[in-house]
Amino acid sequence: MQKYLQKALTNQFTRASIAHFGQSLKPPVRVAITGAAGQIGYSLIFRVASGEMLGPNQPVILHLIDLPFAMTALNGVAMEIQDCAFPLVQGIVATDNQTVGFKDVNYALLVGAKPRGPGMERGDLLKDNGKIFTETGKYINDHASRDIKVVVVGNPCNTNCLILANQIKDIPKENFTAMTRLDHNRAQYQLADKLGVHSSDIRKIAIFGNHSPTMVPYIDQMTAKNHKATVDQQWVTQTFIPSVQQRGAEIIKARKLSSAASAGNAAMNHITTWVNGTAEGDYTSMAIPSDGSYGVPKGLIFSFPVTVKNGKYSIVQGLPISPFYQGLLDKTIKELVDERNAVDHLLK
Ligand code: NAX
Repeated sequence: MQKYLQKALTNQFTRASIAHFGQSLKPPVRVAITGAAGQIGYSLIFRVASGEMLGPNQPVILHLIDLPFAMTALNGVAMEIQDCAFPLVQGIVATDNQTVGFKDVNYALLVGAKPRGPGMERGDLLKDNGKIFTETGKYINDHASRDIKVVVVGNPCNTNCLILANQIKDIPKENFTAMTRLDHNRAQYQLADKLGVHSSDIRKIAIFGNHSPTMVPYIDQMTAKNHKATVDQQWVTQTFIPSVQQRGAEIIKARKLSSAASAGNAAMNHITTWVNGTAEGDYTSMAIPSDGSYGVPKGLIFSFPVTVKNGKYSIVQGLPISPFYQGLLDKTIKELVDERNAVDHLLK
């Protein structure tokens, strides 16, 4: 069934895309999305399929991966992709088999993870997800394209990424990242709202640290409409930082479901920026392997301000860190060190 589905779609969409885009198409790339039957998956897949993530000249073969129990729902998603007749989709692999799922994949958005259940300790969550990401790391190492770019979305995403990258033998460690772009985008909106400008007018802000309530939204170099912009410190400490840190919980309270469309959007933004680069004079936030910058222990997957050029990111160096921010950084570093210690047995 899966083979048939892939073949039928390949024929259908190859013809459609050539007719639609003429000669300008690049060779197709393979994009894997895990947790593809889940709610973030449902908001993300169709936008990737439409070309929003990699551009209108980049055909994609979608590798949709989920657990065995979710295959019926996943086939429903695959049918909906067929029914969109997306010109850029040149194949769909819908599978619970990670060998097939990660075969020759160029981009992986790892959304699938075990959610925190009632009464579950953070340590248990780390342990359960540790198993998942150890296994996925092995499959990526053995089957994915050597140029794969990975973003881990499933929580706890920084430490899941650390565990995953530990399984990788001959793909550069820099290709394994985790997502703090949603936190970055949330901060951008809060600041724009406060300053009475559009989100896109806010530049030079970043998230440092863990994707958790200890994250550090850094705004000391912020510009609005290309001018240095400041907001009062009391608002920063009492309203801004808590509202960015707790935005996920606020959305759950309002929607009775966790953020999905904004999370899918941020995952796409993460990859698009990684491929196309940051705007001149601006930076973004990516959780990446620490090289020791800003006193962050080497190897931790830590969110930094980064610029991106030609598919490579670099940490923005030399940002002034006030005693206030240093205190916050110390807390998020400690949390990530504690998480690393809790999964130490998986990092041998
Ligand atoms: P859902 O429960 O709707 O979907 C998760 C899907 O993942 C399910 O279909 C499940 O079967 C699948 N899955 C679980 N283990 C898997 C595995 N080993 N391989 C393949 N698929 C697997 O959750 P959803 O709302 O989509 O959230 C997914 C993850 O994103 C959660 O871990 C969540 O905490 C995390 N988030 C991360 C964010 C970030 O900024 N980094 C923000 C949004 C979101 O909370």
